[in-house]
Amino acid sequence: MNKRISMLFTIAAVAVMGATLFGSTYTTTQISGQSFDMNKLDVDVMEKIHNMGGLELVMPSAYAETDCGAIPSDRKVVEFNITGESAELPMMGGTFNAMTFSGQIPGPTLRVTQGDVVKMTLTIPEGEPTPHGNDMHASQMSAGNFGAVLPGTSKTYCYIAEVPGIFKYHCSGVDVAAMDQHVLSGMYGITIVDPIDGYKKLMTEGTKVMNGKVVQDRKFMSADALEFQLQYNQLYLNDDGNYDMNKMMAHQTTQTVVNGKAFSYVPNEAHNELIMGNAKKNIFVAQPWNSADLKQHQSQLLFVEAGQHTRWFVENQGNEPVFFHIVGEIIDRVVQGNRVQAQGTETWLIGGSQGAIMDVVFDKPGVYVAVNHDYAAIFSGAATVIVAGDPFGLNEQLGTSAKSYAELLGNPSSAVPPKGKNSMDHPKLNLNGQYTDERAAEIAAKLGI
Ligand SMILES: [Cu+2]
Repeated sequence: MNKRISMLFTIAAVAVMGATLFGSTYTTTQISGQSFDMNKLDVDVMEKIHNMGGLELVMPSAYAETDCGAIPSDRKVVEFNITGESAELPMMGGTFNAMTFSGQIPGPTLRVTQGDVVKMTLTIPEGEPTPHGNDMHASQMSAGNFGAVLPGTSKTYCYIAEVPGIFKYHCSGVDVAAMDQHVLSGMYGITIVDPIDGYKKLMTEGTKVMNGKVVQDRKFMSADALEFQLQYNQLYLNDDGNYDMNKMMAHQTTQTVVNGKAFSYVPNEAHNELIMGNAKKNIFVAQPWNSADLKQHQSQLLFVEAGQHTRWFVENQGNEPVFFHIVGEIIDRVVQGNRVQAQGTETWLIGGSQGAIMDVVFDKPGVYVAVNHDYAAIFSGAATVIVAGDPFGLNEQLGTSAKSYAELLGNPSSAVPPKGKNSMDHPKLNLNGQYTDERAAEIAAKLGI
């Protein structure tokens, strides 16, 4: 694998900026897209944009930006410190040249309550081969804040989290140039802003028989839920494991990733052993991460109790739509911006850079698969296996009365967000995720696992 980190600028981003500011200077041919070497870039365009004040010219200031030197004393301040670092990470079938926030893909999840002040510092370590930037969708501040942060420097941003929901954050590239490369190579994460009054109770629909008659059966469940996060994205790579802009422009996905990896949450050898009595006998059609030698990268399953209120923070970080569907279940509620958008829906469309909060009750013990119901996405990695209760009747065999295998095997740390206002405790967590080894050690220490 080629370990060289390519310093690629994307001509399309530069051309689009140029076209915005200078009218028809750029032609369609120039916008059609090529990756090319930074050293050959005509920096004149970048300089002109910079001298004109960059994107501040076209973006208005928004009300939620707050001065880091004068944070209102009656608000809670949440500090969020992250780094921008390139790293080589595993992918299905090899490794690739990734870009990360704090050595992990997705970046750390920031969770706050509506009304909190976020004080975020982005640090680019000395020696990092490219600048990086921050674009925090949960903030409302002038886009001029999101300019490049140079290696060996830091930048601090402050904003008030005014609107509840799930929001993307991502690298803004080098003053927008190469933003596609940085985000599609791994520089993205989410902010969860919990509503100031907490989440709403969940109503589920069903039927029951009363006095010999079939009638509606509506149940109300507490707002407290077992929570998961799923972030969808694509990899567009050449054979050397480097980002390939031409493939991105043509929407030729190399792999579809969920929380940074294709098929992140499918069975592994331990699950094979438990259920099939044979570590080598695969349960699922695709199990690319089923060896304990893969350490934090080994796949894990997601475990819930049957009949439990579960809440899913789902973000589409990528370049393709996500048709979010759970094979075997109906999504009980879809919430965006603390407003209910749907109840009892089979599939919910999440566009690029859009998120949704899904409430789901897995009514019966069983095996369920959350997918992007685009067949190209399913077969290239967007299949996440969820096991509810004890569908295999293993409790008797194991001599336990666990309500779900979460009590026995734990849930993967990468799929579990930090705790918020209405979070239920997971019985157990295991170390899992698209983390560098250094980052994995930090997370293990933090979680005590
Ligand atoms: Cu970056």
